[in-house]
Amino acid sequence: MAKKRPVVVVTRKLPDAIETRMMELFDTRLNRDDRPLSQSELIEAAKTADVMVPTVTDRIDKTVLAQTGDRLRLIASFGTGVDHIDLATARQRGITVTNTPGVLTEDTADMTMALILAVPRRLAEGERLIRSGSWTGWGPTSMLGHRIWGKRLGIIGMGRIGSAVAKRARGFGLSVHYHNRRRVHEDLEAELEATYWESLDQMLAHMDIISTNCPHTPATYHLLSARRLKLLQPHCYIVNTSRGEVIDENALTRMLVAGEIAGAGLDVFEHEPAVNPKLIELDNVVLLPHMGSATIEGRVDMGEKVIINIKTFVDGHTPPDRVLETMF
Ligand code: 8YV
Repeated sequence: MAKKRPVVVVTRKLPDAIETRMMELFDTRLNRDDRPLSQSELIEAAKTADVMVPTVTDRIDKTVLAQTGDRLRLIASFGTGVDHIDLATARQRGITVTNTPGVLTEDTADMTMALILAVPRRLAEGERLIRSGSWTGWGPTSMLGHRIWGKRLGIIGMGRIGSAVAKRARGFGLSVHYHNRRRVHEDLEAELEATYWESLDQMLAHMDIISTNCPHTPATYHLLSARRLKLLQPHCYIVNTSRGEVIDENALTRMLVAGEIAGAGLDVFEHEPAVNPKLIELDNVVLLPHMGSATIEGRVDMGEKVIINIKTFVDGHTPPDRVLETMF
């Protein structure tokens, strides 16, 4: 007798090739119009599923998990960050959680580098000038930004993405500094020519550009707090492609408005999709709609990982990208 196929609920529209393969392998319920599910719709979906495939836009919190019943066994998240899932409650309820690490590293590092270049060199401002029709031509002192080459970049979080940013940064003549929970292996440190700062506070006070590349966890919530942001030098730029919650967005906005730091490149926000309206008014800020890993290739690779995680799990094995609370 053929084995019953697991019910897999996918909360958002995924690339066609991934959805087709999922339909072939599992009893898959798709979200064709891609409208984010409300909390009650999420609960309803979770009650009927053996496997859920959520994304960063779904809050799989205690309330949702408390009402899932006994059916849900796997949350195969489409993405690397798992801060939208209550891992402790999932564990207590015997639900396995997986993510998609590795396949979005290079794309996210590219976007980080793009912001590191865009803000000091006033890329978005220049583009806006042309589109507004008010460009009157080249001038020796017009649109002057700041040089990247020779500056100090402080990376917060030297994991996969942080290291990929460091490699790119070396090519642009930046000297690489980093703060991490643990010092990385000396071989990697040597390869990246990176300087380790055990004290985040001290590193912040000495950098020209800061890039946040750590996950959002209880320990990194507002890691860049109002107090720490004040340690930055006024010519410093901040780039964030990790999670909005890592920076106190209100404090950052206040400092940008007051000219206490030079500028910011933000791909993520504390209350997405809401963006502090004061940020939108500023010229020295480049704002992107959480698109760090948004490449077609990356999304397909993420989908492949989701499929492999589900398939391995339903075949009775430990999925390759199982997430444990102890990892964070
Ligand atoms: C993803 C991300 O696009 O994977 C992550 O952690 O932040 C994004 O790049 C998103 O999470 C998909 O759910």
